[in-house]
Amino acid sequence: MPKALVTGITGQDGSYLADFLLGKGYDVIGVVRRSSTVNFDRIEHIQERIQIVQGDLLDQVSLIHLLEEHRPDEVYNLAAQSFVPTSFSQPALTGEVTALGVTRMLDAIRIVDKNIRFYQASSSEMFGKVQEVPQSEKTPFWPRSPYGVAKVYGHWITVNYRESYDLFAVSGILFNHESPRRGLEFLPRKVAHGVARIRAGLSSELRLGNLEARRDWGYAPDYVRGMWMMLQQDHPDDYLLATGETHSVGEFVRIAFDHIGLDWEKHVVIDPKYYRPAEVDLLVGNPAKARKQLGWEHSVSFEDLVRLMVDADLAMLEETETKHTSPNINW
Ligand code: NAP
Ligand code: F7E
Repeated sequence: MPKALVTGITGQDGSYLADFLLGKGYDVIGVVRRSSTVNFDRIEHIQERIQIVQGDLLDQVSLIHLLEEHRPDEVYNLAAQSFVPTSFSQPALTGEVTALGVTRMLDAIRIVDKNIRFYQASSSEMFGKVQEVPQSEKTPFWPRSPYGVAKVYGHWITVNYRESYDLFAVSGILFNHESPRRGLEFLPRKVAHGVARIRAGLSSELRLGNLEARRDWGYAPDYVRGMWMMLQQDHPDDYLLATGETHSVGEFVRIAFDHIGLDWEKHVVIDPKYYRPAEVDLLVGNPAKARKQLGWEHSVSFEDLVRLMVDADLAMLEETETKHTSPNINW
């Protein structure tokens, strides 16, 4: 049975990757950081089938010990401070976790077992102020947030350890991918959840920032499949995963409100609080290399993604217990 160690298992991608790897017959070790309350909501359904272990990307020794004890064949480094606005308010922490955390894990692999295959969760945020349209693996980076800068570091340190120590280290440059398991602070889930709250009569407005920004949005389960595919190749390389389509925040909002038969203009309030110090205006990826070399394809269209997310939040709010505790996030 192959063994995979996944950091960030409590996050959106970690939970879907764990589902996927269990389906492939893997022994899954999920790394969680210590917290005063457990946050296993996304992995509750598989808790009995995976091993949950404590570790933190801020703590080098914890990573070395985990690798020594569990001896994984593959490490998926999905842990990060991943919310762009928080990276502006906590830039040093973001650098420690999202950038230096990658070095800590790579160095742990170099010390414990150089045969471990390594996946780094890189991001389209590295393209920032885009230097070409669409973006490919060859497009130069111009990050626009401390998060984007940290991810550029994570990408290059992965390439550097591959070249310096001959590690099977891969950087997957993934464009925005969403699902009903997405954190409530990210735009697509904030909209899906906000629309469902309005439908349920729990609120009447949805406060948002820049509606003009454009993103290449896909469905998260498709993207975790691509991560695994990258580690099954004969040689380590970097790949970009995207749908190849771009849509504005405004389009996302309109389709979500249309889906429940409401006029978005009567409910959306523009709040400058949600503007960012520097914005990424336009992202659209060219996934040709992943299609050709990995055989990867996305399976869910933009419109279907919006609708499935709204439907999931509507269903969630229909459960009465949840209805009263449903959080109204203001980040
Ligand atoms: P997410 O939901 O925010 O999950 C982040 C995970 O990292 C959580 O499990 C979190 O644990 C963990 N974490 C944070 N700090 C940590 C630390 N110091 N030590 C150990 N674990 C820590 O993110 P996601 O959407 O699943 O994304 C997964 C990865 O892909 C991230 O690296 C993200 O930057 C990258 N990425 C995401 C996208 C996307 O569209 N989703 C696109 C490109 C790249 P807690 O639960 O304890 O907070
Ligand atoms: O914002 C605009 C906002 O927070 C998308 C992370 O997973 O994907 C994600 O980063 C757009 C931005 O994601 C609100 O200004 C308008 O232009 O959903 P988001 P992101 O910043 O693109 C990349 C690939 C990652 O790697 C990251 O980890 O939506 N926007 N109004 C808003 N965004 C938020 N969050 N909230 C608003 O009210």
